[in-house]
Amino acid sequence: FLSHPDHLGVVAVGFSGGQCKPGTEAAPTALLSSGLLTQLSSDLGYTLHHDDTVHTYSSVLPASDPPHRGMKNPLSVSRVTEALSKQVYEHAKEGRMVLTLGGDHSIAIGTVSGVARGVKERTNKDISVIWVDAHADINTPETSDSGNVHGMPVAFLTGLARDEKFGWLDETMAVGGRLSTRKLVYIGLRDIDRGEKEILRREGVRAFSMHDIDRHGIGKVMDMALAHIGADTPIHLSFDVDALDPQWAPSTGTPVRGGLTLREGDFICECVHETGSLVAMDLVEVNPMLEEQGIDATVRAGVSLVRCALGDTLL
Ligand code: 6HN
Ligand code: MN
Ligand code: MN
Ligand code: MN
Repeated sequence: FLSHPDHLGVVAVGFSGGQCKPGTEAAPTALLSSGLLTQLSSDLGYTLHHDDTVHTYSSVLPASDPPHRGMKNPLSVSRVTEALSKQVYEHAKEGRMVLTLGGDHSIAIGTVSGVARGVKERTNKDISVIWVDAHADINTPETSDSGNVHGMPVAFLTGLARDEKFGWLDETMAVGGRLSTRKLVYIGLRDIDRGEKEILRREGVRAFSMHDIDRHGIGKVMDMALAHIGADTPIHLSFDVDALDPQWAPSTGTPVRGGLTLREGDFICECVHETGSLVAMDLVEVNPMLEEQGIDATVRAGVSLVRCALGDTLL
């Protein structure tokens, strides 16, 4: 699906307004200074398209941003994801792989819509999304207890939630930027809000929880997940680092015990790479400010996940 599979567009998003803990805005810098991009170009052979900027979108951030329908920072999230959607779209429509380094998971409103639109325009195909996360992030403003928009991106992307403050998203969806609930697969779920469970059941969303991974093993789960998506479908991998167990990824805002091992996370990424259908990856919710002094396990785990998704092989 990529006209230049060896070309990688990189977008670094220093944004944390989709939730309340400061620190996720510092993740791109931490990931970049660990040498991630050098590894992608010299070890994996990618030609990089990166503006050497960690975007904070300060020029579009509103002076005041009161809650709306219970959502916190609604206008900031809308403006940042609108700008991000355009950046990602520019890479996707050139036929490049797109890597977005977050930032909290609200930024997926921008990345998925931008990739979906760019891929649709170039190949006339609808993308699938593999959402690897402890959480389903499919709350509507009304079902959310926290008001944090990082718990809502899937609801907005699928059109289950709409809001006038996100008018740009309606326009982007109208030109190919919408995600169908049938083209969505979850892996790693273990902390779902009551309202989210109702939505997942009602919409019949394909979801593999930690229970499914325990029962079948990660190998079988990946076979089933990829079978649901089907061959010949471009895949966007949205990887929330909190899918990993806190033992491997402690520095994240909403950790939940009983998660994936680092090897299971890497394996998911390797399997997605093997399909040859990957068109974009997000790595989100790394929070270096929650690190214990001098221990960057979560950043290192994130680097490993990205390397595996982009084609690093064990042998
Ligand atoms: N994430 N379901 C909770 C909420 O606040 O809506 C947690 C969301 C976590 C979001 O980790 O990207
Ligand atoms: Mn090329
Ligand atoms: Mn999560
Ligand atoms: Mn998430």
